[in-house]
Amino acid sequence: MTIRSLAVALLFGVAVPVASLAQPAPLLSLADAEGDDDGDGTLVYPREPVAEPGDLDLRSLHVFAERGELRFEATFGNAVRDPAQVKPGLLGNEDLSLFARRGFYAFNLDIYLDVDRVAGSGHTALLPGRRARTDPAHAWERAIVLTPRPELMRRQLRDALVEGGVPAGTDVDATLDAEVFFARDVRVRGRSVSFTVPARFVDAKALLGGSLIAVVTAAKLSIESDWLGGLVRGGSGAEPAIVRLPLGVAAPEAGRPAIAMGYRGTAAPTTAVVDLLAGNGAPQRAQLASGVLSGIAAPGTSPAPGVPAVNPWLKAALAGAGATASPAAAATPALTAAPAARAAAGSAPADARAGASAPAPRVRDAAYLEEQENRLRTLRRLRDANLLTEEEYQRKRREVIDAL
Ligand SMILES: [Ca+2]
Ligand SMILES: [Ca+2]
Repeated sequence: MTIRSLAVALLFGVAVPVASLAQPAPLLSLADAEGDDDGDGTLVYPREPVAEPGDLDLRSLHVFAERGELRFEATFGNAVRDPAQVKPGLLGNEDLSLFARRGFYAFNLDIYLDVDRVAGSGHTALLPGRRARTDPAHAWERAIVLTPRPELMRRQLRDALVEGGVPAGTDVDATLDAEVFFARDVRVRGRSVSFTVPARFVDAKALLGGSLIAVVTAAKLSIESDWLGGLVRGGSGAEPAIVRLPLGVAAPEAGRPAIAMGYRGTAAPTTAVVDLLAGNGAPQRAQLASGVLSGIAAPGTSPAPGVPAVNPWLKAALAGAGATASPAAAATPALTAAPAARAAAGSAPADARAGASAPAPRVRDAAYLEEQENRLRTLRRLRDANLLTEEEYQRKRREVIDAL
């Protein structure tokens, strides 16, 4: 470990794990508590052994500079579960090894970087499905997502953004790829997962001068069906796609479900976060109870110069995703998107979303019809990409048309 990395670790105010002798010295070493993979304190692991306590317990995050890239290494409480080892039939017809080709399936790890360190500048909504926001002092410019099916998740995010409308002249792919990176170069070894991030997305200077939020969520184990279900349910006039999109996250369910994370008590947890990388003085449970997360920053370091502001369209679109549909969260004013952001994202008012009763039927106006048209287009795209069979496509298409 170099003096510099030690200094950075000490500045960050967290414990420094002993570096493995085989590893080069990390640029950044952050440790997280053991046994806190219960979110706000209420989460319980599923009944079936698809995931067990410790599996989603983030213990450390190291970042190494390698060949002009950054390599992130996350270490968990237990050995990372191999999709090939899951008992056949436990998860229905899904072939886990097919979708989790990168050697893990049970979790997502997101890293949000506030690079410019300017309060209020950047995204405050975390990505869809996480149900959390950042403190405005840690609004992010770059998000790195480690997820078992990165290609599909990127496509889902892109589709949901497009469905919400794109301003003329906006290059959706370039805008998305400048601010959100889905890791594809992934390696699993023992308790650790490592992945590389190109310097053009974020470099060492930006990382060390910024503030960082890392969250672990449970991964959805059957993805297409959930998303398509939401797609079709949306036809009765619910929230925009970006708000409904789980983006690979399985939100905790009441009680102790067979293969999903559950929760104790009657109130649903505010966020879907299972473990938060929390520095000293910023306890995980309090942050997750409020749904407003703070980053870890090294005091005294300078933010990287010349960080461009985030794309305003993407910011408005994602703002809808940071508000949650759960009653517990909707009761917290801080979690509700500002009216302007809601209008920009085209979502329903928070109180309508949060109600226990079914949402009021939508007026069949021009906007509604356009939304259905977009939905049909999305279905066709999924079929063309072989994510839907012809039979599934025809059935879903008929459902949308029948609801008109
Ligand atoms: Ca932990
Ligand atoms: Ca933690």
